[in-house]
Amino acid sequence: MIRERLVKGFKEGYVVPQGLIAHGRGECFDYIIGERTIEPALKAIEAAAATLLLAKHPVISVNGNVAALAAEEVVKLARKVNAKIEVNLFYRTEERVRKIAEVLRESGAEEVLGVDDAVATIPELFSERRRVSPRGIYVADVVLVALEDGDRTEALRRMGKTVIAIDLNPLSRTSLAASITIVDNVVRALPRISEAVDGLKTRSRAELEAIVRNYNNAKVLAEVLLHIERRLRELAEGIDKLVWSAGGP
Ligand code: PTJ
Repeated sequence: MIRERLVKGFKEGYVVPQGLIAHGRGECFDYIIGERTIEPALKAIEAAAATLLLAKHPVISVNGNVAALAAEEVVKLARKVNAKIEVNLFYRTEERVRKIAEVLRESGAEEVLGVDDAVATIPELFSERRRVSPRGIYVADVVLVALEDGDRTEALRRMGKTVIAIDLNPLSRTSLAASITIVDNVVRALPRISEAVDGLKTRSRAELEAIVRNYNNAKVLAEVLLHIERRLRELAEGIDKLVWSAGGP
């Protein structure tokens, strides 16, 4: 079903062919982690929720894949944390930007930035992703990105922003450069962040700040890699029960 949503987005012209390839890469990592939200991702989700609640100008950045997979969840989370929603594309065309904004509006978004107002530029970035809204990503203190490219994550960090990334590959440049990396499928991670926001919204600023202060992204990424190691070992040890056998040799 998830794959079909991307194919639909591709046929409608807002998911790029490269997005289908990126999704296949993601599926492979998802299979390896066990297609569920793992413990280290829950830690990152809690820190992400606290960070979003503390943010002054949070922005959720949306590309073709995110629009196809999770437009409604983006809108829901943006409402809960008072975040702006901005379309930001690696392979930017005005037609794609408009289509993605339309998908977001159909999912309930009242305002979508990055359409006619992508007039500011992120320094040192040369892809079309450098074009951002002066009311959105340009002035944001916290930016949530999913399926992001490494250059932009690094450039946003250099601008002093806190970057929350959702990426199934724990070793991608984005995962390594982000402030908080949620190694999970965007389809599972976004509703989980919303749930975590609900759970944390009555906490004091001091408590939220303590959650963020105690969070260590390198440690969480190491825990993801150790989870993968453990899971592969368990699969190897139980392989006899997994392989198909017709009873013969
Ligand atoms: O819509 P555009 O023009 O902005 O282009 C979007 C793509 C995805 C094509 C572009 O951002 C791109 O090429 O991304 P990358 O560099 O391929 O990075 C995508 C990362 O997201 C990879 O590390 C994948 O493993 C990961 N990924 C793929 N599917 C998912 C995912 N992470 C979370 N959830 C997924 N469903």
